[in-house]
This record gives sequence, C-alpha cells and structure tokens, in this order.
Amino acid sequence: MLLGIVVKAYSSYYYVQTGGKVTACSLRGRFKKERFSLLVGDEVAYSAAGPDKGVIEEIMPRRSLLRRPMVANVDQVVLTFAAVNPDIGTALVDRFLVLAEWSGLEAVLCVNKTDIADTSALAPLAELYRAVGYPVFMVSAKTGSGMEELRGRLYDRITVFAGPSGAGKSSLLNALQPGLSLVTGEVSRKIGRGKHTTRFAELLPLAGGGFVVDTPGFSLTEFATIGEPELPYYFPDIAAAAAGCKFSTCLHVKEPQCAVKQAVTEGRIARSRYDSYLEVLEEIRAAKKGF
Ligand SMILES: Nc1nc2c(ncn2[C@@H]2O[C@H](COP(=O)(O)OP(=O)(O)O)[C@@H](O)[C@H]2O)c(=O)[nH]1
Ligand SMILES: [Mg+2]
Ligand SMILES: [Zn+2]
Repeated sequence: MLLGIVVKAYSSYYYVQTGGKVTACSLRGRFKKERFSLLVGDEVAYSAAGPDKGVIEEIMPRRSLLRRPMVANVDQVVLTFAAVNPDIGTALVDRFLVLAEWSGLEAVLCVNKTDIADTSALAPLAELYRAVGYPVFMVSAKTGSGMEELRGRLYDRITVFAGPSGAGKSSLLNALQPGLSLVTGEVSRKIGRGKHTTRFAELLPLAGGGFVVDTPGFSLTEFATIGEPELPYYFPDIAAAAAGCKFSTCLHVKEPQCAVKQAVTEGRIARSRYDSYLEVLEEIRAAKKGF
C-alpha cells in the first residue's frame, strides 16, 4: 500500500499525490456505503490498480477541517491584502483574522503590491499586527520582493491563501510556483461570478514541498454563527487583557472595571483593534435579532 494526499476530487475520482506522482484513485465500496466524504487534503492509503490507477483502502484521521472551501488538514492561512488598490485597512484585516481564528487556523498577514505603495507609511500597520502576534510579510508578486521570506513559511505545510478579491492572491501563487498559471485580474473575477464556481478546492504542489490553495476568499457574512462570549478569544490581544476584568463574563463594552478598556485607554491595545471588536460584536447581536 502507498500513502498519499488527495490533491483534487473530480467526477468520482480522487487524485492522490505521492512524492511527485499523482494517481487517479477510486474509493473502496465500503466507504461509499458509510457515505464518508473524502476531501482534498485528506491523507490516504491506496493500492495500485494498473498504471496511474489506484483504489483507496484507508483514510487517515483528520487534523483539521476548513469548511469554505472544504479542505482537510489545512495548517495555516495567508491572509493577503494589497497595500493599495484595493487599499488595506485595519477593519478588513481584523475581520479576516477573526474568521481565521474562529476556523482554528494559524494566520499570517501578507501585504502585497508594495512596489506601488509607500512602504514607510505601511510600517505602523505591520508593527501593530506583529505586536499582536501575527507574522507579517511585505511582498510584491510583481517584483518578487519579500517572496523568499514568504516561501520559507510555506515549506511542508498546507496553506490556504485568502483575502479580498484583487489583493493579488493568484498572482502571488503564480510567482511562488512557476507553472501554476492561475488566472488573474478582471478575467478571474468574471469567472468567479459565474454559478459554476466549485466549493471544492485543489491542492497546488510547491516544488520545495508543501501545498497551497487559492481561494476567492472567506465569506464575510459568517459572523452570525459566532457566539458573543467566544468572540474575545478571536482577538488574542483582547483575550490576553481580559484576565484582568472584574467579571469573568465581561464582554468589554459597558462593564465596570474592565481591563480591556483600561488597556485601550493606556494604549496597550490598539484603538483600531478594539473598534473592530465592537463592530463585529454589534453585527453578531444584530444578526441574532434579525433571525
Ligand atoms: N503593481 C502590482 N500589481 C499586482 C501585484 N500583484 C497582483 N497585481 C495585480 O492586481 C490585480 C489582481 O490580482 P489577482 O492575482 O487576480 O488577485 P486575486 O483576486 O487576489 O487573486 C491584477 O491586475 C494583478 O496584475 C503586485 O505585486 N504589484
Ligand atoms: Mg484570484
Ligand atoms: Zn472587560
């Protein structure tokens, strides 16, 4: 039996990669009866069934599950923003970070298009997120600047690229791995709006080891399913300060003796982070009333 990773699922075949080789595998009948949904990213054992063909005999336990897109065993997400066009802003960054934390993914920030931006003006933003604990990469898909550092972060892991449309996710992946030929720019947006966009992603192999997944982005309307009490935990800076609040149920809004508000006043938590927290909390509350 051979071990491999499912890199693509297409019309009842699972494409399993072992080393540099991809084998088209079918699923052993008993899995179909169990209605087991095998996903891209799953590790499997398979037996050979002819040249370039195989049968999946065993499915290994999953380390993680990302629901949109459906990918198993994702290790981290690279949240990609453009320095300009569309301009990066803390409100949007914080929303993507909440979704990453909520999905249980390690998150890193990547600021692209630094070739057409004033990088010194971006330094405070990078500093802010590094202080919260997120690695920040300043890159340009166009000039290749900063790409080696980013590449180092992708080695031997499954990484999902997410972020707003137009940030340059597909361009970055094309620059990281020549030969991928992902569609970029206006054309990709037109395709993306079509109704046949797949919910199922494909793992794209990196030559040095590891896989990347290009996504059109998380849906930003999913806050409704986050509970109010858990929200502070998705802001690591807020969660760290919350230990000092008088009430263990403190949501850091109007409660007395709130260590979070104190930390904002004293500048230990960035005002923009706290504002983002209040905004998302408000949306969670509004969504609850609405439905
Ligand atoms: N100047 C500049 N433009 C870029 C860079 N990366 C991507 N772009 C442009 O930004 C647009 C959107 O890129 P795309 O990769 O499709 O973004 P995606 O929607 O995040 O996948 C395209 O017109 C790219 O040519 C970069 O590093 N510098
Ligand atoms: Mg794209
Ligand atoms: Zn508090």
